Amino acid sequence: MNYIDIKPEVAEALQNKQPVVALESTIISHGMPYPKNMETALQVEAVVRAEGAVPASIALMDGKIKIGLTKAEIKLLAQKGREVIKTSRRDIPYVLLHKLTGATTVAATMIAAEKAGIKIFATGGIGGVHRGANETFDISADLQELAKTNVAVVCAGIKSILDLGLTLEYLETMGVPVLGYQTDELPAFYTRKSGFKVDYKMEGPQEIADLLQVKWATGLNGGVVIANPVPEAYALDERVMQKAIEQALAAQLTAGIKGKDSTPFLLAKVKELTSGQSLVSNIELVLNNARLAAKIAGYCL
Ligand code: PSU
Ligand code: MN
Repeated sequence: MNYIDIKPEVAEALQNKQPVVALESTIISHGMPYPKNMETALQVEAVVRAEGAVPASIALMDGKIKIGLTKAEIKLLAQKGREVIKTSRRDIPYVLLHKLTGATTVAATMIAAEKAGIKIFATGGIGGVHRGANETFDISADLQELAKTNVAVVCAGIKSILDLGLTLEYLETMGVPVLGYQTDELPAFYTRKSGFKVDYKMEGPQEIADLLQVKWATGLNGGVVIANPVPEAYALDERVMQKAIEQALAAQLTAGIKGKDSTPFLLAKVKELTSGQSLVSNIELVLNNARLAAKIAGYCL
């Protein structure tokens, strides 16, 4: 029984050794409100195409892991929003068994991409070690996936709803390189600065593609984090963000939100607290990541 369903356009591109970029869907269902989520998902695909690569948005539907979605499928995820199951590694078998609709997290998207032979994946932000994880043990499955699955993830760094220092320590322990795209400093999603360093500053897409080639050719399994700072014009004020994040974390405590609901809750709260501002920044940084991912994919053939 084959659980993978690759869209013909994507299958053809892979066969012809054309660049392909994987895209996640939790960002559509749980990361942004409708209709901005749908518009953004389609725009991200367009940006990938404009750079000469083929987009492969990924989700679980009808008992299959779909690699490449139609416009109608993207619309369905966008409209259903949080009714869709946020699907990480542990959720995949249940969602497939019962033919439910699942939006893939970074971890699940990496699994699907690797199975399809896609090496580059673009998103907004990865999951990480949550603040207070010493008590809650809340550490995203994204980090374990990065430790073992051979897919590179282009993101805008790590959102400061998380503990950036602990996330970097975890990634180091797991042997995951954290690369900065034309920067020494780890970006923090909405802001270009975080006070933390990346492992290595990379000058361009080809250098990144070459590093991936070396890593995997030497049998060093696992992913790579490529941290691409939000474009200057769309970066948000650090103090405003800090305040919003602290308020969101306090609200989480009061509401007693735990487990897989934590990240979507915090994302929505931060959005609410910064009004529309953070959404604009979020959209622009995802587009920026898709652009870079497509360029890297072009050197990964
Ligand atoms: N961070 C963001 N936006 C997102 C996510 C994380 O800035 O949309 C989503 C991604 O799909 C990521 C998931 O894989 O949240 C992590 O969830 P958790 O912390 O429950 O593992
Ligand atoms: Mn978690």
